[in-house]
Amino acid sequence: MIPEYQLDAFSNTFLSKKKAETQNMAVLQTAREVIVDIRKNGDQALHHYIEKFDGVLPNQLVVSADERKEAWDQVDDKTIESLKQAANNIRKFHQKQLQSSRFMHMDENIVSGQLFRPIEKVGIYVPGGTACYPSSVLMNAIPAILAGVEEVIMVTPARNGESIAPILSVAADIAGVTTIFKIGGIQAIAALAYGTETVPSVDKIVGPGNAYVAAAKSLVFGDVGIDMIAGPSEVAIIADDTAEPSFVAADLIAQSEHDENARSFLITTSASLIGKVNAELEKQCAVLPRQSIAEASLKNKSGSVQVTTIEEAFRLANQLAPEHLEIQVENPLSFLGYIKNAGSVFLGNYTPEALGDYYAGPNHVLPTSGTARFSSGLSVDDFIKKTTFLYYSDKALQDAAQHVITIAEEEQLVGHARAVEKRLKN
Ligand code: HSO
Ligand code: ZN
Repeated sequence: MIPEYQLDAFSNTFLSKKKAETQNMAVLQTAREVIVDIRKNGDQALHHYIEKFDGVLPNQLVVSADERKEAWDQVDDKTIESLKQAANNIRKFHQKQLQSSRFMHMDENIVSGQLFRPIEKVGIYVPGGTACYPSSVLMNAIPAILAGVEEVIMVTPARNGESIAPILSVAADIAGVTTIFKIGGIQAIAALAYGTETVPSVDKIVGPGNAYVAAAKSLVFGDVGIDMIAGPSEVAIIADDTAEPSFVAADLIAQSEHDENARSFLITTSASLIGKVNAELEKQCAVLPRQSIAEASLKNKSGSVQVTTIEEAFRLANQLAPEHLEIQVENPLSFLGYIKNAGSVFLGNYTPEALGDYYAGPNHVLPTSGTARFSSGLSVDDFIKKTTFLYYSDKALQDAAQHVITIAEEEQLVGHARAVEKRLKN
């Protein structure tokens, strides 16, 4: 079920750098037209595109306080309890990421440091189709709110033209989202980026979406911040002979059921594991509601490879720089030092990725497609700006002046040199 590769073939197939296919020209062209129109014509254009792309324009775009209250009656108590527990864990984990402004150099003559300030307004995009995930509401909103963002504005398309999925509204309440609009697609990104009569403009937009949303985000980037352009989700599992084949298979499937383009990798030092995992994949896929999606991902986008040493396994995993890395080997914690590139790591046979996707605390918005080589998962930092500051006394400037003037003259920027010379005492 999961194709097995020799080491070289595995590397050749999965390690090539390829930009996620958000750069589809037709999609970009559509996104550009919609954005230009909404930017120019505000609500009137926004309404037009909601009707055009979604079929129906809701009577009211904002989710009212009453609607938010009613949503709670439409979600069962057990689900609410689980979401609250998850939110608590996510909050606790992200709380530790908060840092205070810092003085980095201080005496009576020179004071310098960094001010940490939250972004004021953030937009969160939440898909409304089959990938309608309350967990993503928590993962995106909680770090923003902890960072101190004043207004967290969520957008998600209405189903059947009027209401959003109640569970998304409940998750938004639990996380502390300020306002929800029933808008999806390119038009939601355009409205958040430039504002309309009804939708306030924000400073940064985060959250996953389809190819149109990704294209729209890439186009408004610069006028507003964005989190990342996510590619298909992926997992790499490093396993030895102590791994449990049925667990390994279950985790590969959990990844692959996301999307036909999702990628699942198994890297093992065991001579017998791949065969056993394949037998398990066969069994477990047969009774999976999303069987055809998972099987397509496993067969066409995924791969397994046997390596001779655990060091080799980690070298390969670091080259893949997977979004999720599972380590199902003996003494898993002892391998933390081997990890260079990975979005989030799950250690041991009893830490499936699903635990982190929903509940444990670490964020599930993570770098994909090898971008973990240079970037990190969503955190409180994504909602903080770090502003440096500097104070020099008269005396400190006199002491530094000559060096500044020398470099300014070298750059032939006489005005710079004079700004210092003006203040010289002798
Ligand atoms: N594995 C996804 C997150 C997710 N899983 C949401 C289930 N729901 C990307 O990390
Ligand atoms: Zn998942």
